[in-house]
Amino acid sequence: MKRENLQLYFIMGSDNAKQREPLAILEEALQAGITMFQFREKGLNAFTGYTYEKFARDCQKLCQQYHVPFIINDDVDLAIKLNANGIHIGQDDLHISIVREKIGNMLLGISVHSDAELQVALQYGADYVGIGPIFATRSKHDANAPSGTAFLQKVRSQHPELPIVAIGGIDNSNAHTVIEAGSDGVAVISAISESNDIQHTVVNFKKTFHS
Ligand code: TZP
Ligand code: MG
Repeated sequence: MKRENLQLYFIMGSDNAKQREPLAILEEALQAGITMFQFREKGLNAFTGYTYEKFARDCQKLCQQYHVPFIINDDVDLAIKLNANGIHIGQDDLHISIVREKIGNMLLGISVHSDAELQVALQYGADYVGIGPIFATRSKHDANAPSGTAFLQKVRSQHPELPIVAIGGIDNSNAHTVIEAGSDGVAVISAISESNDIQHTVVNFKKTFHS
């Protein structure tokens, strides 16, 4: 994969949209210039069944219009059914070896928090790794404690070419910290989904990569 695709990786499900229409948020984010999108439909009020799949397809259609990779969180079967560009898994999901076997060459991202998890990710050909939560987050109830940038820095120094994206509590004010620590980009939920001015937020993130 192109490491540039990880620069501004927006993640969203209907629960992250608060009072707004999620597809409207996604379209604004795409117009403004996000570089990758992850469909992450979770939480007590998450869509299920037909509505879930329809929502995923609508997000995918928008991403295709803007030529932005469409990644599905957790749900390998849906990723295959929709022929998504990729799948993102965590450590509590199906084992990476099984996922890789099921998806073939589709992009595979995995969250890693330790050297041991990183080695397994590399062994099974993860295309990129997510590292975090770097800062405190309100968007994942079962998140680990904030890790800061130490592990990120270490992984970058050991793997200069590995596509890495940092996640967790990242906003316009602290994005530069993770880029300086070696991340290829930032993965964000609330900074965009709860922004009152998505265009402005996205432009500010992008400045981080060009300064
Ligand atoms: N994984 C680690 S932190 C996190 C996920 C999915 C949530 C990130 O959301 P936010 O709002 O950008 O902190
Ligand atoms: Mg997961």
